[in-house]
Order: sequence, then structure tokens, then C-alpha cells
Amino acid sequence: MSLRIASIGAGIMGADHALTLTSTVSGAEVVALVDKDEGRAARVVRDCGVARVSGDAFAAIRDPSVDAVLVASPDETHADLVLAAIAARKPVLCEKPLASTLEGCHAIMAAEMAAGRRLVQVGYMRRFDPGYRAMKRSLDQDRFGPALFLHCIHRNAVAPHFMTSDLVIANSTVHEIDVARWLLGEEFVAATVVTPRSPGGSSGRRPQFLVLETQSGVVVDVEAFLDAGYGYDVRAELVCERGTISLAPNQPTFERHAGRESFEVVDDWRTRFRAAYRDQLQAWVDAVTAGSSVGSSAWDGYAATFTAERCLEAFRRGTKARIDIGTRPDFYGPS
Ligand code: ISE
Repeated sequence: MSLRIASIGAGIMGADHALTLTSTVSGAEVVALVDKDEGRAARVVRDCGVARVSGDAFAAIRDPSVDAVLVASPDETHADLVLAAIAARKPVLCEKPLASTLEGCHAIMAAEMAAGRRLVQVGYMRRFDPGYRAMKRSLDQDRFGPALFLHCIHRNAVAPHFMTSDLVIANSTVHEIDVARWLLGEEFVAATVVTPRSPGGSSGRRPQFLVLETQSGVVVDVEAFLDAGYGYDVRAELVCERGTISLAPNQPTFERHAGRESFEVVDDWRTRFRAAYRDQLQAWVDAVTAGSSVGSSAWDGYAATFTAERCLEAFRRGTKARIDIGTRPDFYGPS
């Protein structure tokens, strides 16, 4: 029997997840699509052939015909929905961030530990991207020696309408924070954020350059520029003592013509990370069906939000912020 999922949120990511689940993921079916805007949900239902539309997320979570929950609603609703799923003892995949406050993250970890088993996965999908996975393999196999630097670029063609300078860290750079913790297998201990001169335009949004230092002394830098215009562009180069490994441009081909080499730059993250989103959903469905867990845990979600808050502090004060994440509970195992 396939896993019966209630999918909450019919916005950009909710619609994308519902379509991926119904078209390319095996072993699962979306039995309910929930959104306060039932018209918007109905459009997704029509495109994906989902069984029913609902306006009440909490009723859908409690519904005995639902086995698992996917949360892709606005960030500030995540904590309550994840807590409701834990209360109903149902596995939940929650889009990042786990919660918009640290209190929310703490409440979720406490509830999950009280439930006695891992129920929460956070949608940091880059852990499933083939490029980052190859990078991790190379590091784990010690092909080029220990890491020294991880250089990252995170550019959006157009920033989402709600994006402020603060959210550049909390909503976008959290991806680099999570994937770097996972790649390097350690926590950050310090962060500095510098900004270039203010670009033109009325948004007031500042591009940012983050420098993060890990426990063992690896330096991770991230250029975050969400108004880059020309396309969605995520890059990473891991520099080790005897070599480097970089993400390749995510295109199967490139062209040489009239004295130029070129390849297409995609316009948003759903296209760039299509394989990662699909593999993340398939891995979640497989793990839940087998009674196990994969991907970012609630602890990882907390660690990313905590680190992002310290980066925000560094950004606001213009000084280096110390990051002391505390001790990982045994419940969440090794990194
Ligand atoms: C967006 O919300 C995402 O989650 C994307 O993955 C990220 O790259 C983008 O910058 C965000 O705006």
C-alpha cells in the first residue's frame, strides 16, 4: 500500500512538491491538498489529480486516512504544523526553515524526543543534489586531503517579494549553512558578514558576504546576491590540501558558436534543484515506509536556524559573532 500524504500549502513549493510526488515519486499518493485559499489548492489538485482539497490543515493532519504530512506553507506556520504532526505520531517533511524562531525549533525537538522516534525531516534538499553528494564522497574518501575553504555563491534572478536583507540569511543562506555543516561534518563557531555598497533599485535589499569559521578551522564564504537578474546561480568550490572539487554548471551540454562558449543559466531553484527535490521526496517516502529516517533532522533544522540568527547578529552589528550551538542530544545521533 502506498504512503498517504497530506500536503499543506499550494504556493510555489507546495505545488511543486505535489506535482513531483504525483508524477515521479513511487510508493506515495497525495490524498489531501490543504491551503487556506481553496481556489489555489483546487488548481494544484486539477494539475496533479489529488483526491481532495481541504482548508483545515490540523484536521487533515489528524485524519486517520493520512499517514504522513508534507509542510510547504509560509515559514511562520511551520512550527505549529510540525508539532501537530508529532502529536498525531505522523512523519513530517517540513520545508526549510524548520521554524521561524528558536523557541519553535526547541519545542519541536522536545516533542519529537518525547515521542521517542524520529518523525521530522527538514527540506534542506541540497543534501540530495548529485553535485554536493559527489563533493561529500570525495571529502569522505579523503581524495584531496582535509578541507581548507568552501567558497559559495548564491544568486537569485529575482528575489521573492517578501525578501528583506534579514531574510537573505534566514531564507536563502540557510541552505549553504545546512549543506556546509553536512559536507564538513562539524559546526560553525564564528560568523562575520560584510556588505558591498548599496545597489540601485528600490528594494533596499543588501547583497551580503558571509565568512563562517568551523570548529576545526575550515573557512566557508558565501556571496548572497538575490537580485542578480541574469539567472539563478548556485556555485560551490571545496578547496582541500591537495586539490579542489567544484559543482559543475547544472546543464547536460554547452555550446561553442561564433567565437563564444555558452550554456543556459536557469531562472529559479526549482529547475536547478529538480533532481534534488525529487530524490529528497523519494528518500523520505522510502525511509518513512521502512520505519527509518534520512536527511536533515530537527536538530539540523535547529542548528541552521541558530547559526543564521548569529549571522544576522553579525550583519546588524558589523562585528564577528561567536556561535555556540550547544550539545547535540544523543537522540539525534552523530552528525
Ligand atoms: C528560496 O526560498 C529557496 O529556498 C531557494 O532554494 C533559495 O535558493 C532561494 O534563494 C530562496 O529565495
